Amino acid sequence: MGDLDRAIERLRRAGRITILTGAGVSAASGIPTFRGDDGLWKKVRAETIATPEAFQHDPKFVWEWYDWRRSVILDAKPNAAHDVLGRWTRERAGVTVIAQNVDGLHERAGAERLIRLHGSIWHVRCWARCSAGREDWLDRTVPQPRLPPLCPHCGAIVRPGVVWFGEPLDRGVLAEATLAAEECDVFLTVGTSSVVYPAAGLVHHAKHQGAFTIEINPDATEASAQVDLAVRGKAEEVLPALDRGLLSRE
Ligand code: BV8
Ligand code: ZN
Repeated sequence: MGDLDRAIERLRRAGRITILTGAGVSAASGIPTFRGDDGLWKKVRAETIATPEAFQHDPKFVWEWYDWRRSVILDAKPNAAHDVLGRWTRERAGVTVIAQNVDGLHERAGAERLIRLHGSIWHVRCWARCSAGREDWLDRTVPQPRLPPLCPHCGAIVRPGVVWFGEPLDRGVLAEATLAAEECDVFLTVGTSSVVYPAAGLVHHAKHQGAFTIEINPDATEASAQVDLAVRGKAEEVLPALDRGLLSRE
């Protein structure tokens, strides 16, 4: 039985399915990945610019990166991978998507039961954490009229509502994601190089709890040796193929 058929069989029989997605799921929407050859922006790496220290040092430069990414994402549309996952969360009980990406494409594809691990590039909050601006709010202005944008409540600068390297994830969000990894029958990790923690640890939680683990990625990753089944392929092709296989077996 081929890899795809094995994956379909496991998914068909699964009660609960948890899917961790990374930048590879948005690649077909024209959004550069972080560590691919098209991922570099002005030759900077996410680990050096997506940090509170970089923002403290040069908020304008960091905002130039986010303003550029927001402009790329604004023109992007959800692709077949987002559409399949969105429909699975709507039409099938027990399906949870854990998103590492901050681009909001899962939401635009109608995903329900979605856990946003690293926040949202479409939200901002006050860098000075003033009482009125300490919680994230939606700001879809592209391009920003000035960089860095200013807090409307206190005049301090505003930061993107994402989790940077060196910043802890929201405890509640991480607990929810860990539970979804530990309580599922099948764990799918799609389009992620599995190098960023704690997200990359979720597949190990799932495996440790007895879930059948499947990776969908054109390349090998840090997780490939751990998973039960590594399906070599693109998310926007493999997920629709799995979906067709599930529909034909109903
Ligand atoms: C924390 C939001 C603790 C920002 C992001 C040393 C060792 C181990 C860990 C660490 C270490 N030093 C530091 C750490 C911790 C650090 C970390 O893991 N660093 C890594 C780099 C080693 N983690 C953290 O700092 C986290 N916080 O640990 O806090 C703490 C506790 C208490 C108090 C204080 C601190 C926070 C991590 C969150 C960082 N924020 N994003 C933003 O986006 O602007 S992470 C960023 O990377 C994105 O979210 C992205 O999603 C994520 C992971 O990248 P991928 O999604 O995997 O993307 P990548 O380009 O790497 O890979 C793409 C994949 O797609 C490839 O495999 C490719 O083959 C594949 N692909 C391509 N095309 C397709 C495809 N797949 C399918 N279909 C296709 N068509
Ligand atoms: Zn403020």
